[in-house]
Amino acid sequence: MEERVLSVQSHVAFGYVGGKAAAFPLQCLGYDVDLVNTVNFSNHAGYGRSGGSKTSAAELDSIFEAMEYNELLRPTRLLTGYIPDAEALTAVSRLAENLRKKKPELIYLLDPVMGDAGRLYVAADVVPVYRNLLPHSTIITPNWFEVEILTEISLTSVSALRRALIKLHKDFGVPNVAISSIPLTPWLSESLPSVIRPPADSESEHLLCITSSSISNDVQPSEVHAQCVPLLPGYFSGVGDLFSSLVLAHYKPSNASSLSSVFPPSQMPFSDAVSQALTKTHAVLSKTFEYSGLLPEEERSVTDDEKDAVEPIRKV
Ligand code: PXL
Repeated sequence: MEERVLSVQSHVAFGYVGGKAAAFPLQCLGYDVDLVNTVNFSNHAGYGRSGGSKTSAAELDSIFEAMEYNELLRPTRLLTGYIPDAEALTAVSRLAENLRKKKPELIYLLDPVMGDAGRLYVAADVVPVYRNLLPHSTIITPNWFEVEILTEISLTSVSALRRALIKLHKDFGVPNVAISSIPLTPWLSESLPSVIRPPADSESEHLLCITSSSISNDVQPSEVHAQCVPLLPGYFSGVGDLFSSLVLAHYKPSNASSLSSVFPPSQMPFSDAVSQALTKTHAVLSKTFEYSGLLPEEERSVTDDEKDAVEPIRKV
């Protein structure tokens, strides 16, 4: 079956964030990719100043309508990312609902890109629009801060994290949640089974990635997996965009491939997809980190070259 991704996120001239971080990996993994740009910027917002413009809701509607009219709107998967304006996000929500209605089996990965580390980098009025859009998703990939914003739960304990995940599954109807790049605070580290914790003698810091898939069982509302990844020092942009595209690419819910007799279907397709995406994201970052070592001293912001292997994802 032809697999076609409609990717709706940013375009930048310089660098690899948004669609430029997502399209190439998806194409390498065999997907046709249709790109709709939510902004046309010089560079990502982290530079403090960027030139260019945002795509208006009317322009997005016009692109989607013309694609539909010409019978070009036929994705098997939808990927949405950086959409900094509430009206534009409302236009994308209409598209997602429309596609879902026509094709209920559409796989929709919604990355609710809103901010990081306590700072919003989109208009605050996108938050309620995202909450309304969540029930149409198959997978969401928020960071820690975005989980707090969406659920209005402050993540300061394991029980708060559990409540937030249950709220995403039960109140917002999200089947699969992946939260990557979680700082490994002592309370979080202590709650992990020892097999998941980074080795006590490891010199590098680690980040935690958690997946949660809802299961129809009132005793245990979701199945949770966790995996630690060594933190590479330095500042990397577009990592979340790359990770989300890889999660979507590797997610094979039915494994209905002609090779299924050789490779039996996965019992945990979501955590497997996230595990593969994490390993590949880490490999790309390691290469980027290595390359940064070739740059002149003043352009480097990294301090050590420790690189550990990525441990596999485990059930917790
Ligand atoms: O990685 C998210 C992202 C994507 N695109 C643009 C951004 C950002 C985050 O700042 O500025 C243009």
